[in-house]
Amino acid sequence: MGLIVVSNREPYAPHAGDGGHVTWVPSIGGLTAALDPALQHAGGTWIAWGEQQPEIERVDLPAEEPRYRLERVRLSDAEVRDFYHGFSNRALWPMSHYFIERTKYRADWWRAYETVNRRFADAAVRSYREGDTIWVHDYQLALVPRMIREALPDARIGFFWHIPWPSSEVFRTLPWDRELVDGILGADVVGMHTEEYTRHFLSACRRVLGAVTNGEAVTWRDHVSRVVARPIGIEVDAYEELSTSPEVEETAARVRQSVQTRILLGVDRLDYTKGIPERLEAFDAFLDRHPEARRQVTFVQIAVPSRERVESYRQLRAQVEGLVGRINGKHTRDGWSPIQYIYRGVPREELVAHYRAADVMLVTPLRDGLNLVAKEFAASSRDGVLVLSRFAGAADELPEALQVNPYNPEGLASALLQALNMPLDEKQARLLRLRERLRASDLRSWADGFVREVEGA
Ligand code: ADQ
Repeated sequence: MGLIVVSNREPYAPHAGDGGHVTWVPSIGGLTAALDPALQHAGGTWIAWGEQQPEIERVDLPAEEPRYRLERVRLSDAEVRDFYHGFSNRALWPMSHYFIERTKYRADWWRAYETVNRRFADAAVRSYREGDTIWVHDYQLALVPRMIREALPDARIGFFWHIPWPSSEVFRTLPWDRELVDGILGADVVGMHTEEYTRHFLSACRRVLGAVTNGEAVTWRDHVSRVVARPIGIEVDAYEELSTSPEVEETAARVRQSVQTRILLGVDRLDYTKGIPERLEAFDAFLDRHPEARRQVTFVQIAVPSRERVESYRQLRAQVEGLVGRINGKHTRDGWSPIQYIYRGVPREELVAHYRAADVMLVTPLRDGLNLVAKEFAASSRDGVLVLSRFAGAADELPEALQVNPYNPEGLASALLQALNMPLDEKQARLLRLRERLRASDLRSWADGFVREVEGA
C-alpha cells in the first residue's frame, strides 16, 4: 500500500551535465521537503509538472537509493500560459486572497485548467494500485480529486488547499464555483490551514452546491468528505540546528557588521499579497515620526522574484523599486540609507543568518494562507521580535508575535517602536513559547498525520 502524491511542483528537478548526464536536484520549498520523506518511507509515486528540461517522463528517486517514482506531466507552452499563469495565478490566486479587482475570469483559461487537471488525474489513476492512498495538493489541481473518484470510486483521496479559502461572497464571483467545489469534494479529507478557511469552505458547499454539512462533514453525491484545519509546520529541528551552526553565526555577524545599525527584516516572494509596498510606506511614516531613529535602524528587504510572466507582478516589482528609491532619497544621510533591497532568492544558510541578525522581523501580508517565513524566523531567532499580520493564517497559532493590521501604517509604526524597545528577557520568553508551539506540530507530523487521516477515512 503506497502513497501517491499529486502536486504542481516537482520534488526534484533534472540538471543536465556534461555528456548528457542528468542529476536530480531537490527543489527548494517546504512542501516538497516535507512530502519527500513521507513518500520515501511509504514508497509509491509522485506526479508533478515536469517543468525543467530535459524532457524525461519518469524516474526513480532519490537517484542513489530509489524509494519512489516521479511521473512528470508534460505541459505545452499554451497550457503553461493558460492553466498556470492564466487560470491558476490570475483567477484563483487573486480571488482566494480577496483581490477581486485583479482577477480575470476567462473561459479559455478555465478549459485549459480542466484539460491539465484531467492529465494529472489520469496519471494518478494509471499509477494506482489497490490500497494506495492519494494526496492531491493545492489550488492548481482542485478538480483532480473528483476526476480520480470517478475512475476509482473506492480510492482513499486527500486534498490540501494551501492558500486562504475566502468568504463565499467572494468565492461566488468565480464563474466556475460549482465545478471547483464539486472537484474538491471528490476527496475523503479536505485540509486547509485555519478554522476560518474551513468554515468558509463549508459555507460554499452549502450555498454554491446546496450540499448538506454537519460539523466538519459534507455529504455530496452520496459521499461524505471531512473538512479539517491542519496548519502546515516547518522542520523546526533543522532551523534550530542551522541557526546555531558556526557558519550561520559567522554570516549573521557579517550581516550585522555590514549594516551597522539595528535591523528590520522582510523576506517574501515578490507577490502583491505580501504587503511589501504597504510595509515600506509604514517604515517611511515611522522615520517621519521618529527622526531620532534615523541612523539607528535599517530595513533589509529580501524579495525572491516570482511569476514574472504575469504583468501585475512586473508592475509590483517596479512599484517596490520606485518606493525604495523614493524613501532612500528622502531619508539618506551621512552614508546611512534606510532601506537595503535584495531582489533574489538566497540559499537557506544565508536566509537563516538574516533571521539571526534581525532585531525585528516584519511579516505583514495583506492576506496569506499561512506564512512559513514567520515560523522559520521564530525557530531561528534568539533575540528578535516577530511582527505579524493578523491576516496571515499563522496568526492564530502564534499569539506571542506582535500582531498588526497591515492596512494601518500608524499601527504598524507603533508596533515597530514597541518591538525595538522590548526588553531582552521578554523577547526571549516570547521566542521560547513560540518555539514550543512549533515543535508540537512540525512538518513531519503534519505530513504523517494527514496521510493517516486519509488512510483512516
Ligand atoms: P508562499 O506564498 O510561497 O507559500 P510562504 O509560506 O511564506 O509563502 O513560503 C515561502 C517560502 O519561500 C519560505 O520557505 C521562505 O523561506 C522561502 N523564501 C521566501 N523568500 C525567499 C528568498 N528571498 N530567498 C529564498 N527563499 C525565500 C504558499 C502559501 C502560504 C503557505 C505555503 C505553505 O501562499 O500561505 O504558508 O504555501 O502551505
